[in-house]
Amino acid sequence: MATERTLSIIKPDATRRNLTGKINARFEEAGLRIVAQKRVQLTKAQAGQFYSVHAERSFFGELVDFMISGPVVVQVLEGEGAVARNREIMGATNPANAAPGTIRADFAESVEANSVHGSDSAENAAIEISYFFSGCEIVG
Ligand code: RTP
Ligand code: MG
Repeated sequence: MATERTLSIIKPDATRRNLTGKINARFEEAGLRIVAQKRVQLTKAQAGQFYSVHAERSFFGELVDFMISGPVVVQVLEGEGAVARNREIMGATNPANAAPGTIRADFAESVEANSVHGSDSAENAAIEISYFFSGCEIVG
């Protein structure tokens, strides 16, 4: 499998509980390298654009409000099959369905406040990484 990059976001429920280091340890223990990282407070417009694929979903307004409820840590993870590997260690969207030992099983509060985001395809990863980072901010 090729070396890939994926976009990860540590969501406001996790930054509020000071879990950034514990979540980052999960990535590193799984062989993913954090090759870019910054802590930002998203605006409503930025969060809405990032999640625009969900604009028609019933939960869109609540999702945007949640994503701007506190700081997030946006990061680029690099490694073998990073997109799928990250989705594996994140666990299912709803923590009630997430496999034991996954980030969401261990840390998420609810289906919405589920601690992390991860790109769902290599194509979306490229789009999402370029949304937050310029080339010179990513150091592999
Ligand atoms: P993400 O995009 O954040 O990595 O999560 P995902 O792929 O596992 O889930 P997705 O279907 O893309 O949904 C995006 C985020 O919206 C919130 N959500 N709320 N209230 C609900 O039923 C509901 N469903 C989804 C979650 O924060 C989810 O991660
Ligand atoms: Mg998604």
